[in-house]
Amino acid sequence: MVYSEDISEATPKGEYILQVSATDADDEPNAAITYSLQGAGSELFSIDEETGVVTVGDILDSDTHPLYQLEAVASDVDGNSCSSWLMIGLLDENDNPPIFTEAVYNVSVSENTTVNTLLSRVQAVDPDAGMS
Ligand SMILES: [Ca+2]
Ligand SMILES: [Ca+2]
Ligand SMILES: [Ca+2]
Repeated sequence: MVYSEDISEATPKGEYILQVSATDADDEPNAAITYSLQGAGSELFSIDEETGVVTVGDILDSDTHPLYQLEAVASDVDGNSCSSWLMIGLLDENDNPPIFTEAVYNVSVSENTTVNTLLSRVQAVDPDAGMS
């Protein structure tokens, strides 16, 4: 079982992403389930330990980390547990302005330089992916 969902990198803290669900064949109270999240980046998300609802827990950035692969763990009162993968993809938003790659362009030109000589290649980059 793998849960997966793509959300915008601009999704605010507290927003619903998805809900995981496990069952326990014992009778109450041995069937009471507690949910938790594990794995690199799990601190950026929250899970309701009773309902399994996963929400955004912090500011997200697809430009530095476009995909999180987490583990959702369901445990009962005695620590019997199972886990399932949770793939959360972050969709790019146009949230970065272009920035110049060098702060100062210093070009010295000889008086003999012909008019059409390419003086300097000024480059700008935009950290957003693709067509942003
Ligand atoms: Ca149980
Ligand atoms: Ca970003
Ligand atoms: Ca972006």
